[in-house]
Amino acid sequence: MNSPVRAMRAVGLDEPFFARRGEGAYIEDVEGNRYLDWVMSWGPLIFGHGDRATVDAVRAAAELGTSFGAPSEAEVELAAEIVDALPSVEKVRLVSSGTEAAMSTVRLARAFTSRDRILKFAGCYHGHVDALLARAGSGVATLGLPASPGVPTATTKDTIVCKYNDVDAVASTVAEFGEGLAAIIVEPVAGNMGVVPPEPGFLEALGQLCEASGALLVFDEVITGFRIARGGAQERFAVTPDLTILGKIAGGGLPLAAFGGRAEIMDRLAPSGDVYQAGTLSGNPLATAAGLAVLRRLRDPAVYEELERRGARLEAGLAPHGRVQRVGAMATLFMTGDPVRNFDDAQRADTERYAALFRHLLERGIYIAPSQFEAMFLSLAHGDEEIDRTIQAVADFDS
Ligand code: KE4
Repeated sequence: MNSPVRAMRAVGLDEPFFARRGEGAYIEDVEGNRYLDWVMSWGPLIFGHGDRATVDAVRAAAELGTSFGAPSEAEVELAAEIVDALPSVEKVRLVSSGTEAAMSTVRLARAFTSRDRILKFAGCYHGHVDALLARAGSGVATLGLPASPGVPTATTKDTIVCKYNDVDAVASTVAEFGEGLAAIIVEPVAGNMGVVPPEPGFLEALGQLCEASGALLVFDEVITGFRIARGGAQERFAVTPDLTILGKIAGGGLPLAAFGGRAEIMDRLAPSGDVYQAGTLSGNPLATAAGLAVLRRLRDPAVYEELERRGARLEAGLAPHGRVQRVGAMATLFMTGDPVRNFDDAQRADTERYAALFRHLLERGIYIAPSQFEAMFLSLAHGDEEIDRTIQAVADFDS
């Protein structure tokens, strides 16, 4: 079990299924059961499982070798695709996971600002980085406490945890800690407490507070990047961060993530600068081949028009059965009747009822996230038939 959420414990399964293959919108387990998949490896597979163009690109790359540990043209081409998609990103560093990208981004922001404090939001997840595995202390603006054993208090004492969508909390935090604040890091659309969109003005306010305090604004677009628009949340909401973290779709389902931003910041990274960051498999040729096979097709605006159409269909169909929150091709059906604006709201959802819905759907060959606090990841492999079948199965549960 190489990642906890896969154990499916949160939805009451004693044993998760073990995947054997994926095809389009479907995943098959080792016992031959076939499920309509709304998890899609947690977001990377915007063209579905076993996407032919991606598989062919990876196969061709593998024929030439699986790793070089030397610069390759594909890394430069993938960086160029990312720079073309996100104008705020002038330079890119490729790494192997979102966690590694977030960890490196925090180090870079601290070095660039010569400050140590980081502000994050409860319910936002940026990988299992020690400094970001912090939970809010008591009170509005308090220094973080370790959210996991093994995380020293020394590494979270400089992490402040605020409530998502709460501009006043952030403003008071910046007023108190602004001098020492290196960065505000945020999922511009939260996906790790279930889908929680930014309220109007929230992201803009974060930008203004960073501007005023000299902190850097970091958008963690590991989920939203290339999903809710080609240019992610920063395109969709027209708010420009100083640094961006990418992953999932950017690697086409292979182990690749990235971080990037203004050249004056990125130039601080070794070898051009003095901030150390490295990786044996960074820019791996198989992963860059997969990333390029996907990102080049995402230049077509029709892709996002179609994802929006299908997302709207799914949202409309699920709406009578709970609180649906969706941005583009990411959505969550919360078991509550109330709006979910932050992690406290999300935790008031009926997780037992969600677990019962999960099991009801799984028995009918439909696999949704094994946690209320995740998203449904719509892909171009999910057609109207898959959407309508899911809506009907949820309606049957709710009847
Ligand atoms: P990885 O280290 O798992 O590649 O990326 C960490 C990460 C960073 N930022 C955001 C916004 C993320 O959502 C993630 C990872 N997402 C989870 C699911 N929500 C991965 C699933 C898992 O942990 O198994």
